[in-house]
Amino acid sequence: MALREILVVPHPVLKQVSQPVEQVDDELRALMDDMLETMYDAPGIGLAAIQVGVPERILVIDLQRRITPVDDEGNEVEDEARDIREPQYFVNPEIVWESEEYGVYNEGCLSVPEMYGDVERPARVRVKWLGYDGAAHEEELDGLLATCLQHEMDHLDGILFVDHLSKLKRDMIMKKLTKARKGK
Ligand code: GNR
Ligand code: NI
Repeated sequence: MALREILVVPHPVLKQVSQPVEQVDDELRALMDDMLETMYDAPGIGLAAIQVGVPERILVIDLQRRITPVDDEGNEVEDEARDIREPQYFVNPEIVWESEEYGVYNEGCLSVPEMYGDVERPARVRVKWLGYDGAAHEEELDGLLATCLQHEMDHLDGILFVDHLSKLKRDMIMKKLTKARKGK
């Protein structure tokens, strides 16, 4: 496994539309392993292949619950806190249904470092995809998983969360990023 470089705006590759995967094989699994390692290292809760420069319809997600045990008195034992990893792999994901109800989440993106903005998306989506072993899945997702999946699927079509914001907010974020980069 290896860490890969995460592309950052305004890298033109981030605007590319990714192509469907033809076959889930060992080479693809090696890429998904690298993507997961890169995502954990960042750290982030999702990563699309295009963010590491590969224009294929692949994404990985791990919402990583943090478990903090409690002692006899019910106090949290922070020293023993552990992150439970639950990696999820989505190849060729397709949204087949979305709820009329929307939800708002203050999103961030590893390709738009340290910037955040409220994005409205359908609260629930029904999704079809192929898993790590190539098997077909279909499930209705909600909560942060639904938000994250839609954020990642946008990447596959060259769309970033800032594209959902007003032009004013988007321009402000891009200007801040340019400034931050010059300061380095
Ligand atoms: O780490 C990430 N957090 C996040 C928070 C809210 C909505 C979406 C995300 S995904 C992001 C990682 C990333 O940029 N994936 O493309
Ligand atoms: Ni992102």
